Amino acid sequence: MNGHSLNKTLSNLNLGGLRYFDSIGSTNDEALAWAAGDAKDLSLVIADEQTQGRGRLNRKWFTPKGSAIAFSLILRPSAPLRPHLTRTVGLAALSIADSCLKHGLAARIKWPNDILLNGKKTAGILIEMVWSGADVEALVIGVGINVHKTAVPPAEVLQFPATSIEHELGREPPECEGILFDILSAFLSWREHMCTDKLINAWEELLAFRGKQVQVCAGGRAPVIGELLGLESDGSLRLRNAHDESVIIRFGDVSLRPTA
Ligand code: BT5
Repeated sequence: MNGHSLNKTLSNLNLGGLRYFDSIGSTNDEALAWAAGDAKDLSLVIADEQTQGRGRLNRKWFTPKGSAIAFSLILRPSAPLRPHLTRTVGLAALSIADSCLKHGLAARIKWPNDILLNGKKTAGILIEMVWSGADVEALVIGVGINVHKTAVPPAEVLQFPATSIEHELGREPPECEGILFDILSAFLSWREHMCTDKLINAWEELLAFRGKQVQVCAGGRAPVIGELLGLESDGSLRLRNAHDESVIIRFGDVSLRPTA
């Protein structure tokens, strides 16, 4: 991957701008700074290596050189999209899942922000915002995808098993640039449906552990255990607990696991 060929590969997508780095701390940090300045809608920051890549709550995200895709896409939401911003993580997840399917890999979405192949984490999404008073001025959608086996961190640092596209395909994976093009194309198509049920339905369809018993831990509170039923229209998760009550899990620092 390099800046010149990326510009060429992505030229049809009409991105707002493109910044490529051989190595960077975190593409999200760069994108947040750019978004606080003059970045246009659909500006993209991408790097071959991250030295300070992060997940939610500043957890570490590994992006070793030449092995993965790490990008941050800046969105400037239009007025009609503003009431639906909580759907953005689904929009990104669906786009990644679509690109996997193009290569015969059936991805599942572990709510809220993980993409699984064969039950193992292959990609993670980190959404951050730039505020102007009480309004969201821009969203930064950070995406990390393990393309080659060498992207997968050692098991001892992981909270959930991980894999890569190469491992799941069992052969040399497609070029990162091609995968990125597919994700961004799918993203542009799905964004058209951001305000419709079509997006929520497609997202729900791909949820991992649907119909299964799961445990959701959120911010130090007692875990919620129940059957994973589906999504609310804002993308919140709906479970049915042991008392046959519907329980809605809102976004936040939550982690979801199947129960043993
Ligand atoms: C995420 O957080 O999964 C969001 C990851 C977002 C990374 C992208 S890369 C481009 C952009 N720039 C950034 O700095 N970040 C974004 P979370 O759900 O909190 O998961 C973090 C956990 O995933 C870590 O604590 C590890 O256990 C695990 N992990 C770290 N690196 C991994 C990898 N390469 N593959 C699979 N799991 C990983």
